[in-house]
Amino acid sequence: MSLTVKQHAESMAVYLQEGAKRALTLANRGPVRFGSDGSLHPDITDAFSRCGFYVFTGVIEPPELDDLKDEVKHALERAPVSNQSKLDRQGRPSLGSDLSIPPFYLVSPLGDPVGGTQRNAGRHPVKMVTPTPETDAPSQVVQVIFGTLHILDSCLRLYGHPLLLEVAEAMNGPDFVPFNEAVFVKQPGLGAAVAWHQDATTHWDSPKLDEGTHGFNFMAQLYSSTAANAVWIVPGTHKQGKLDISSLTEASGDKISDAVPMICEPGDVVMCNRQAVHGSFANTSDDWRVSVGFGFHRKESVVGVTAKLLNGKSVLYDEARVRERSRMIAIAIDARAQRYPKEKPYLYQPLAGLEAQNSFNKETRELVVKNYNLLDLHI
Ligand SMILES: O=C(O)CCC(=O)C(=O)O
Repeated sequence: MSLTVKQHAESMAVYLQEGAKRALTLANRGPVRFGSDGSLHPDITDAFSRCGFYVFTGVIEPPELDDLKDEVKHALERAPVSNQSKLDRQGRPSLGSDLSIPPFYLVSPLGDPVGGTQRNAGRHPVKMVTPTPETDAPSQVVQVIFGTLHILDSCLRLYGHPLLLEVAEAMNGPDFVPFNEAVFVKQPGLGAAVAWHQDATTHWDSPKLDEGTHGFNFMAQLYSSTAANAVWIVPGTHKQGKLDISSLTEASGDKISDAVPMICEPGDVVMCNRQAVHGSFANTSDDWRVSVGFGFHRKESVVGVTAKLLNGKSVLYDEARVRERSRMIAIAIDARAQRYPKEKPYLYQPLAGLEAQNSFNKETRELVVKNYNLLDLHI
């Protein structure tokens, strides 16, 4: 029989407490810091390599944080009523209903839409516990907003954040390239689970596989990320190749014993290795979590690669596609400079000298930004 919200919260309490304690002993959090030679501080790269994630504290300041929160809240009000609908709850066209890839992904509250199914290339083999929502819960809730850069200008500006782009350069080289962008929403008492998985798909069997092959995601936190609503990760699994998640959950079900939550304050940004085993539980707590996600790869992991997408389609990432998709980095830098003119912008070397054609304006919004995510680079 399915647990009630209260029973689920109670059944998780000890696990959450112990996981949070373990998380805070990992020594993998602090501000973005660089060494005397300008490279990312070795304390950070070492801890990231050891754990598979790092929590950059205090990256997003309050005015920017408020912009992001307001825009995401507005977007949720303008979400369609179901995955099949193009109308919001008030009967208006939903936000982004004209886009090629529907931005909103709705699921049953406290559900786990992919765990234990063959969906997403079968990469979520084990279903998480799915408590029964309260009787007044909506039948569907937004779990993910995709393609954030063409519907949420605040996310576009965050994408151009100089400190984060410097980190991306330090991790993946100056010619780093994009992956995709998505906002994950965990409403209190409603947020669905994301079953344990490894994001990576393409290079597991490559003789050149190393811990950085499939890149990383930034997860910028707009609210506190607590043990109850956070993404959880099994430290070190990013260096162990493709793992059998069913066997990891054999001993204690979805409560994997050495996993830890990504504990964050609002404004913190997690850097998470895409090869690590991670997932999140149904949110039976009273707290929101909203993670603004955007990832980056090494160029060499992407160019010339034929990827089988999660929907089963195969696609070749040639140089032209990668370059065109990378324009979003340059456009984001300009969008940010327009809002924060006193900040020193990041220089994205692959497109240096092409600032005029990659400025953020009416024309590029329509011709480059709109539907940019048709060129996402999943690996
Ligand atoms: O935010 C979450 O709950 C899950 C995020 C995740 O699994 C991912 O970004 O791959």
